[in-house]
Amino acid sequence: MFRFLTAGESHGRGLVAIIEGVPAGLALDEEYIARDLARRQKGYGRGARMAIEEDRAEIISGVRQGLTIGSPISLLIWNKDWQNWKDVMSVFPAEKEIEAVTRLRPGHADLAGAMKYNLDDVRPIMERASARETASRVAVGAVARRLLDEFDITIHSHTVCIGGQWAKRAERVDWASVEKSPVRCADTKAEKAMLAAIVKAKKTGDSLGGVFEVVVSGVPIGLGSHVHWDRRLDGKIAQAIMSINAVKGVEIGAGFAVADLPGSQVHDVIEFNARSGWRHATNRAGGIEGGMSNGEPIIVSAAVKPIPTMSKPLPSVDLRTGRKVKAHIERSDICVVPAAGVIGEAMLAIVLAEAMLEKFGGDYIDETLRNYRGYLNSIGPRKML
Ligand code: EPS
Repeated sequence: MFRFLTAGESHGRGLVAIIEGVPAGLALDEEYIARDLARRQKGYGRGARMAIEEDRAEIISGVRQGLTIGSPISLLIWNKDWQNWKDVMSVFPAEKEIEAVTRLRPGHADLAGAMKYNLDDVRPIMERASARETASRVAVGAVARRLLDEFDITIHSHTVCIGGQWAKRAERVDWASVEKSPVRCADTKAEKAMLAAIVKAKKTGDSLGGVFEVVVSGVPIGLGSHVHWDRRLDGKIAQAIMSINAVKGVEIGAGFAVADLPGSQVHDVIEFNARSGWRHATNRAGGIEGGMSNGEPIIVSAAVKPIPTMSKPLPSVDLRTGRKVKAHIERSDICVVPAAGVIGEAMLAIVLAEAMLEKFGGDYIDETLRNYRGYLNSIGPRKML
């Protein structure tokens, strides 16, 4: 079973993650994790904070001589910006007065968090609600990805829309071009329009959302289960993706579009041939039928709302006085959709690593691989086995 916890505030000393359940004998190093952390930090539209941080996860436990040993893996990412927040974020009571944040930001966790935790300062809420936490999730996701590598499962993501500027749907996405694009979009015309939209939002003190898509290839048939609601793979994926800060909608495969079409235009025709095994003629199901993977690529897209912190703030209310004010302004990003795609990859890697270990078990990686290969040998048409 693959499970994890994260801890850390945006401007605290650092971020911590503990992962349990990774089989022993898996090669893992800090460089591998650093690659995904760097990808998350890129993307046009990020604020000044990303120029301060240089995220790097130190492996504190669970790995010896380059191999996992089956014990919990702990990861530590220091916040460089903490140097500038030592008083505000001090663990000890401060000697001087610390300015409170009381002008509630619409769209943020400020109001609900302050009521729920009985606060007259929003700072404790905004520190943990911040998407800074996703750096730890991306580090955990990289460990999950390392496990999935062993089964030739690959995960990519790209931006399909920013601020209403949509990319053209391509039959095959050129992932190398995605990685080079400042908005993580391989359609150069759409990329230009997205960049222009971000520049305009910056000028007008606004922020922008969009849509990212994650594609997972190489997933075997039969992960998840139809037998109970909380074992359905699509349900787990939706929860994992929806848990990413600012995500307001999740689609699997054709998603909401299936509501408009008759069944004959939605369902994917099943095929079999001895060389490539079970296949579907199309993949509108996005790789999942009946709560289980069906062997096709898993395709998930998510709608990301615009960042709620804006340099031209919306009207709001002061938490302490109840008087009308302008919302709090704090250094922030303008658009995080490119980074959100990388976080989406991490969350899918985590869900799939968990599903693979649930199905194939194993205390050491060769045992997991043996179980996996045995299963692959058992999934032809029944009479051919
Ligand atoms: C965030 C606000 C900004 C972002 C931050 C998320 O941080 P700051 O308040 O320090 O300028 O940069 O994202 C990250 C730090 C990160 O690593 O992604 C927010 O309020 O959610």
